Amino acid sequence: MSFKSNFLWGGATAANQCEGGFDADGRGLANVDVMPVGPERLAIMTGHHKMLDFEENYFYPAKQAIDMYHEYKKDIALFAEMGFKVYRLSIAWTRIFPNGDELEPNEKGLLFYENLFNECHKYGIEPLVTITHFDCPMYLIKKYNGWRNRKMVGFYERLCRVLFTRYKKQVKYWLTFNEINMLFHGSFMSSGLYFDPGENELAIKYQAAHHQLVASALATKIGHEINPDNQIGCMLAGGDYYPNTCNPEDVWAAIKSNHENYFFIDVQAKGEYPYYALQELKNNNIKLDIADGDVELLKANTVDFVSFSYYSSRVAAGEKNAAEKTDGNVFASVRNPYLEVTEWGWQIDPLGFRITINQIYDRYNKPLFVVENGLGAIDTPDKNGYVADDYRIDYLRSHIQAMKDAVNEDGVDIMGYTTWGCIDLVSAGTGEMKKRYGFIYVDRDNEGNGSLKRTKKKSFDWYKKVISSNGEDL
Ligand code: BGP
Repeated sequence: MSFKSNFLWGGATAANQCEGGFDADGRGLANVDVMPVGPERLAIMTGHHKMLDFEENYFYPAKQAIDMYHEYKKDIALFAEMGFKVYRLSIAWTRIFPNGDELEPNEKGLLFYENLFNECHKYGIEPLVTITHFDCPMYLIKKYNGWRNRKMVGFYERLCRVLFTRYKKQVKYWLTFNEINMLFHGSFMSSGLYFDPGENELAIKYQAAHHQLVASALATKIGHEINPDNQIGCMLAGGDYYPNTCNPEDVWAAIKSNHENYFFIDVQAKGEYPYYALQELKNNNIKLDIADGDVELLKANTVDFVSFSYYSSRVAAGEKNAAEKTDGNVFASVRNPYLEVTEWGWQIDPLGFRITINQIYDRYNKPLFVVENGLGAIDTPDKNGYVADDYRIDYLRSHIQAMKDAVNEDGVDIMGYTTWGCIDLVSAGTGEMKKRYGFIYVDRDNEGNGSLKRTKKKSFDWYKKVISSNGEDL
């Protein structure tokens, strides 16, 4: 036996990438709804292009996505057929508070998730809920400047109170912010931040980060008060940095990159700002606005478990050591000559997964939850609509094996594993449908054509077997 008998196998999605129904039942618009596909996307994602006056005639695949808003019963039945024990999904903030600063929530939005959770429980599937998966109401961005403003902590707190109270009997696993460290890399996409030319971006990012860290600690506090059985976790865009060579300059660059990566989780899991971040603030003359009580709040409300996504390891080189960079990712990485890459240039590294798992466990010594892992690829259905995705099976098999080694050989405590995009959905990075991760093919193209029909891929039966054997039969 390797995985615990109650190991939580399943899959993960995010509201905005699968639900569609962008204006259904009173839903408001969020940052993640208004990022067009195309060459300008990167500048928008990183906050270097204002999307405040976005154009209605743009085509945004995420607005329709795979229409899970209406199809969720069928989709959950398919997840149940694969044997899912857990389904990770996120709440669209603007279904609950369409503008974000209302006093009363939108009942229709609340009801949607209540029904969805009931559907999960019908099959014995435990929901794992990401409170915000990159989304921030556009109204809050326009009116309050988003997470730059301390008021966001209060709006987020109100959202959390409503969710913890309403779903007290239905949900016990929660994540506060998806890939919270993405705030530093994809500032608009992850947190609705944008920058005017000449602004001190580092100072703005750190202040917004502080607000999110306080909001996360507050959510952890309230969540435990409302239901002491709640298990509340943080969520990191994981992937350890290797030094490009044993040149000490490269080793130092890797340490610095890992510091930046772990900064948020260091605060959420250990309860205080790490020394290197305090020094970086000092070195850059950044004075954070820290309110009375923040330090104590962070210290007293650390997370119950640490969750993370893993797609790839990363490589860092010292400034003087010119090195070829990879493309296709908002995280800078030097090209690793020992690794194959995906069609999007993401480096494939199962041993890096084991390394990352060990590093995180060593750093925090809390239970881990792998909440994203998978291969984004172009799938070509045959004439019957069937996708023989052996490449996806190979990727997942090698990564699950690495996770198994981390449990069996290294002694790491892992609670569960949810593959990313268990049903095809819109890519966060590119905004397209053609980058697919699912066990279930959805007939939908980049332009929004297609019947939305769901078809099981070859990996569907493979993953079913993995779950039924509790990871023994890969
Ligand atoms: C993570 C996000 C997901 C997801 C995934 C794959 O960063 O949490 O939302 O999309 O990456 O990325 P992409 O969709 O760009 O392939």
